[in-house]
Amino acid sequence: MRLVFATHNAHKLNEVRNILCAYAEEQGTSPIELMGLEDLKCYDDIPENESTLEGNARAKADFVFSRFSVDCFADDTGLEIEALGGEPGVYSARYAGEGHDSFANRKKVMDLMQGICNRKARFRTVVALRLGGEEHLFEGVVNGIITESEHGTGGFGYDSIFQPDGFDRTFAELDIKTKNSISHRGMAMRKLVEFLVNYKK
Ligand code: ITT
Repeated sequence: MRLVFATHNAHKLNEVRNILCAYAEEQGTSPIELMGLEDLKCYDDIPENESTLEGNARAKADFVFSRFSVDCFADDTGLEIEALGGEPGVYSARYAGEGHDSFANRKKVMDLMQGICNRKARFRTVVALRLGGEEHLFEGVVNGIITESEHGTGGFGYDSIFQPDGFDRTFAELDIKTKNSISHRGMAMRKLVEFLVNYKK
């Protein structure tokens, strides 16, 4: 099966390819063939103006489906910090202003969290799948804490300041396989694949 992942984020694409390969290996099947937006020659900046992760994930998938008429899915992800009332949440990509600057976004979080004892946070991903005329949503959540300082050089985005529960290292210090096995995106994507496997069986 072929599916388009409606993202411009190369890190996400790489993670999802890894998740799909690991799943197929586990099941002894062949992985879903994943295409990125570049494969479609789609370079548009897809609008993300909704007020929820669900809304943005649906908007991105709808944009690609209506433009290219292909089965596709999109992911919208937010880091939700308890002491900041759930921020940055749906604004995670542009928390420090427009422009997807992860360094500035992390700095803003670290500044706001200075001296705050409650470090609880979670990553939440919503995946919207457009399959023919149908739309389906899948969610994945991982709980953890915001560290006192940055650790690790792997991963992307907020990975170097997020330590998942049960680990003493940040996502940026874990190898990609370990991150994917416990992450918000890994959980949502496994739900999507299981749905596809059982789809109209
Ligand atoms: P697309 O919309 O093109 O998919 P994006 O980077 O804009 O790519 P999101 O809006 O979903 O993706 O991401 C929101 C922000 O959260 C963005 O700044 C990412 O760097 C960050 N982010 C997303 N997933 C993450 C993860 O697994 N680990 C750390 N940070 C992540």
